Amino acid sequence: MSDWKPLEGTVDEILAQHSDPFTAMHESEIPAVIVRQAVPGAECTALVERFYERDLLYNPRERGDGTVHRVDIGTSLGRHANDPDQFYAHAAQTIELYETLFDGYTHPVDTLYGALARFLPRKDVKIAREPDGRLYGPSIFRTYHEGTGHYPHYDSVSKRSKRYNFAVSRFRHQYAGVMCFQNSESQDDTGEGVLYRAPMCPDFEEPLSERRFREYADENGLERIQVHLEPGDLYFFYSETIHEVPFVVGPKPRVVLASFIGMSEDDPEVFVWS
Ligand SMILES: O=C(O)CCC(=O)C(=O)O
Ligand SMILES: [Fe+2]
Repeated sequence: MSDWKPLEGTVDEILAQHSDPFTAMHESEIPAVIVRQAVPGAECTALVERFYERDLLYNPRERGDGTVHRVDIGTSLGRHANDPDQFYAHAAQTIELYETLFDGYTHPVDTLYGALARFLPRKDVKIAREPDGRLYGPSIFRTYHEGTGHYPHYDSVSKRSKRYNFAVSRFRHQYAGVMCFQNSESQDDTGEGVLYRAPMCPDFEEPLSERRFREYADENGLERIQVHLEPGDLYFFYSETIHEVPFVVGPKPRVVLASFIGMSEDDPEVFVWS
């Protein structure tokens, strides 16, 4: 049995087990931290219903040409990176939407930022911004319908995407925070995050691009864990290690709230965006 296991519980319970879990994640000492019931699970379920009522979520099979794709609520840097002006305008709309979208419930985005701030007590955690003050999208809801997910990959604005024209490229380390809102029907090796004990290195480029990283990991004895979440659970991981969301199976989509997090040891600011 591997002892490479997430730390989990409340933020206090996690901090009692490790005083600096974010450093432990980037050093691959632990795969993740899981804040159980960061918001009440029933509130997540109620919010998903609200998203459908407001037509922010829908079944892509019943729209347009009926092709399956991920449905997002929020602003994705990856999608808009080629048109920065449109990106910041879209982000401003998302910020406005999030001012009232969660009325009556625990604010999930504030909860994500609040948990992060507790883990990083010496840092100033804030929405990512350009030097002129233009803000990024603070976080994004992603709905994964059957047949969607992420092949093994790593995320780094500077090292992988090389988007040096964005302020977030200044950070040395990138993490992700993901809160479960709804699980797909089956989570048996599908539809939930898998983390490999594999900080990105040049040897991985080929198996990643050939989409055979899982086999490569088995051949090379790389450890992996699957992160099982209930609605309301929030996990953080170092996104520059290889991770995957095995494709969703079944008619019920997986819904999560996700943010990226940039930080450097010697930088007092931590930027959060999507
Ligand atoms: O949804 C997840 O659990 C992880 C998603 C992911 O790979 C990412 O945010 O880059
Ligand atoms: Fe990722």
